[in-house]
Amino acid sequence: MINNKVLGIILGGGQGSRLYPLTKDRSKPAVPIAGKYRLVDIPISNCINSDIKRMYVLTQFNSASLNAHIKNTYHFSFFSSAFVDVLAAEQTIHSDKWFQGTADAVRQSMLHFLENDFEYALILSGDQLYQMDFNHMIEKHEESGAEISIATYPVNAKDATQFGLLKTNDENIITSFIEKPAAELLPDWTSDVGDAMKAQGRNYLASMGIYIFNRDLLVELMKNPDTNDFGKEIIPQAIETHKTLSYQYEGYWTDIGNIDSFFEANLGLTDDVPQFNLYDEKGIYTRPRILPTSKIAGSILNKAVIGDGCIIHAEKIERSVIGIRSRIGKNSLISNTYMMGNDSYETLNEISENHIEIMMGIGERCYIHNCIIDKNCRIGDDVRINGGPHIPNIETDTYMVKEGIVVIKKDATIPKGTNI
Ligand code: ADQ
Ligand code: ADP
Repeated sequence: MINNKVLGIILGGGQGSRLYPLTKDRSKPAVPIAGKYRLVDIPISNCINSDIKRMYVLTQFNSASLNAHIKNTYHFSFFSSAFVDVLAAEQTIHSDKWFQGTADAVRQSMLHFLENDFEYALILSGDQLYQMDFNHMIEKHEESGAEISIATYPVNAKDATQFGLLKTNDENIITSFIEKPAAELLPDWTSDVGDAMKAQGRNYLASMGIYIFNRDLLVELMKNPDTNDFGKEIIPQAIETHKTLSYQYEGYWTDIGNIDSFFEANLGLTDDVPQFNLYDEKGIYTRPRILPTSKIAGSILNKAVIGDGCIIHAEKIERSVIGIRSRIGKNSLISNTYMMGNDSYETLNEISENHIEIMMGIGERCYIHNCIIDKNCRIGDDVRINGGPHIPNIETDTYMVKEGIVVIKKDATIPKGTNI
C-alpha cells in the first residue's frame, strides 16, 4: 500500500561536523550504525513501515556510496510509484550555494518535490534513532485541521536547552516556541506529560524536528529567501499565523547527532531489552548482502551484537557491537566498543602476495575499550586502546579522541604494540 497524500523529505545532514571524523570521507546519511545499517535507513524504514514510499533524501555532499546504498537497497517494483531519491546540493541557474540550513535545503529542492502529487510534506531529521508510525501523526494532523504539525517529546530541564521548546493550549495547539534557549533563559513552560515521563522529570515539550506541512503552506513559506532554518526561523514565525499542532510522542526516541550519543545509541543495542528494538516485525531495512554466518572460536561473548560474516577468535567481547565481515585475533579483549566492520574480505592469497603485515580487523593480544573503529581499519597485534575520561581530546592522522571515546578513522592502520 502507498500513502499517496504524503511525500517524505529526509534532511540528510549539513557538514556533519559533530560526527567528525565519521563524516570525514562520507556524508552523514551514509554513516554505518548497528553493525550493518546506515543512518539513513532509520528514517527511510520508518516511512516505508508507515506506507510512505515516496521519499527524497537531501544531502550536502553527493557521495558515491550513499547513492549506491540507496539504489541497491530501495528498488521498488517497476509498476510501483515508490522511490527514494538522493538530492545533493547543486548549482543551478537560481542558486550557486550549498544548503544554508534545513529550510534552505528544502527550498533549493522544491522544484523536485512539486513534480509529485501530495497533500502533506513530512520532513524528517536524518540523525535520530526511533521507530514511529507516522500514520497516527497524519491522522491527528487531519483531525485538528492544523496546517503544520510538529512531533514533540518530553525532556528534562537540563536537556531542554538543546532543543526547540514549546508551549501548547488545551487543544495541543502550539502557542509559543523558542529554539534552543540558553539555560538562564529557559522559560517556565512545563507541560502535561505521561506518568512515566513525569517520574523522570521530563516536564518540557521539545520539538523532535519532525514536521508535517500542508503542501500549499510549505510552498508559501519557502518563498521567503531570508529564512534558512526550520527551528530558528520558519517554526517560530509560522506558529503566529498558522495553526500548528503538537503531536506528543512518548516512545523511544534519541538524537544521535554527536559522537557521544552515537556511541551510546549503538552500545545500547547490546542491552537485554534494548530501547531501540531491532527484533521487531516492522524492522529496519538495509542493503541485503550475501554473507556467510559468523564463525566464533574460543570466545566469551557477553552482551555482544555480532554482524554477518565475522571471523572471531577474541578471548572476550563485552558490551560491543561488531559489524559485518569483522575479524578479531586470538587473546584479544574488546569492551564498550563499536566496530563498524569491513567492506570486503582479504583472502589469504592476497595477504601473502601483497605482503600485508597487518590484516583488516583487530590483531592478537589487543585490549580495546571505549572505542569506535570505523570501516576497513587494520589494528596490529598487541595494540592497547584504553578510552575513557582520562584521555584529552586530540586528533592524529589515524585517530581522534572525543570526550574519552577513541575513534579510529576509516582505513587507518594502527601499528603493532601501539598504546593509546
Ligand atoms: P538540530 O538537530 O540541532 O535541531 P539541525 O542541525 O538543523 O537541527 O538538524 C536537523 C536535521 O537536518 C539533521 O538531520 C541535520 O543533519 C539536517 N541538516 C542540517 N543542516 C542541513 C543542511 N544544510 N542540508 C541538509 N540537511 C541538513 C532540530 C530542530 C530543533 C529540534 C531538534 C530535535 O531545529 O527544534 O528540537 O531538531 O532533534
Ligand atoms: P563510505 O563508503 O565509507 O560510506 P562514502 O561513500 O559516503 O564513504 O564517501 C565516499 C566519497 O564521497 C568520498 O570519498 C568523498 O569523495 C565523498 N564525500 C562524502 N562526504 C564528504 C564530505 N563530507 N566531504 C568531502 N567529500 C565527501
